[in-house]
Amino acid sequence: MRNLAHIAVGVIGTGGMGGMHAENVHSMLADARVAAVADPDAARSERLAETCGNATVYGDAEELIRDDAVEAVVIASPDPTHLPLVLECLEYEKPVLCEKPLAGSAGDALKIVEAEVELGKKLVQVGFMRRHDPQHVAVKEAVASGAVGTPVLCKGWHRNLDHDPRIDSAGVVTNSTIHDLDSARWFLGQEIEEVYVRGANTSPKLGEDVLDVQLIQFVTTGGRLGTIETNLVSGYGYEVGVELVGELGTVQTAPPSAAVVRRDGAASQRMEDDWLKRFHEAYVIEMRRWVQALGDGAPAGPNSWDGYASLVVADACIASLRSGSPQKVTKLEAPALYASEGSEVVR
Ligand code: ISE
Repeated sequence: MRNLAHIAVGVIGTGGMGGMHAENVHSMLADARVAAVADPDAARSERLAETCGNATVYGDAEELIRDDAVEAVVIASPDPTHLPLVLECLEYEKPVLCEKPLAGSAGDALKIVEAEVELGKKLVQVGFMRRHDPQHVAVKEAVASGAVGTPVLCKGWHRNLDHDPRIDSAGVVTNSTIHDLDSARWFLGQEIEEVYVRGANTSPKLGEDVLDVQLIQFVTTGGRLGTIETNLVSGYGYEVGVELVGELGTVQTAPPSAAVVRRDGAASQRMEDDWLKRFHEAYVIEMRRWVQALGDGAPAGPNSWDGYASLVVADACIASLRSGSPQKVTKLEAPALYASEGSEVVR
């Protein structure tokens, strides 16, 4: 890939995620600009294009990818569109930052891995933004420094205030828990090899059969243990955290920095209500680093192998939810292209 000095970015999907990425490129980065946006919703994309310096507007995402003026692509359209759009970017050898999940299943993600191996270079970064979140990075660094000794247990919690009702129990795993699966691999530096998942329906408005609270127990290849709680409708706010229990102590993500107000016999602290606010800083850092890495020649953050590896575990979680029994996770060996992938700290 040639070095890109001032990158012309095309953003596919102009909803909450795509809009936020476009605005970050436009207002926070000196070495990139929004060259084009694409979305079937013309009014929404025209509004965004105007905010971002009159970018070209496409109704069809593939036209944006084919546009010679677009040097790198951000995919923030609905989950089922990720696979064909990433493959199209690879066809045109354009670097791409794709929101999670990389595809709908591990089998589909493997098609992306194979296409990159065929090209002989990594062009894809996956939007696992927690790897750039200062609170998560601080935990990763504490573990790496030996502060709590060898980690033996990773406990994650992921609570949404509310969720788009167009979701089923499998979607809870691929759309929401997928972040926690990536985090667990990243924090422990090991692969998950067995999962056991149970769920409960607490919010009939999502559908009577949607298991909107799910609890995962897992074991890694090196015998480390973990739990992940995903809750789609917490009723109180958006909260994500992780605690690593080591042989010498524990390390946990710091609580939000909002002021504590004491009044009327109660102490309270405002919470964020969604991930765009909670992870605002992480998204800016993610975009800045992606653009910098492209300027240096190639993307450096979580790659398609990470996207594939998280989906292999997600598929096993879905199988466990359906069968009610533990499931082994079977993953291929990483091709040489991804040899150093997985556990590095990405700031
Ligand atoms: C959403 O798509 C995200 O990526 C958020 O980080 C996650 O917390 C939420 O559950 C997903 O729906």
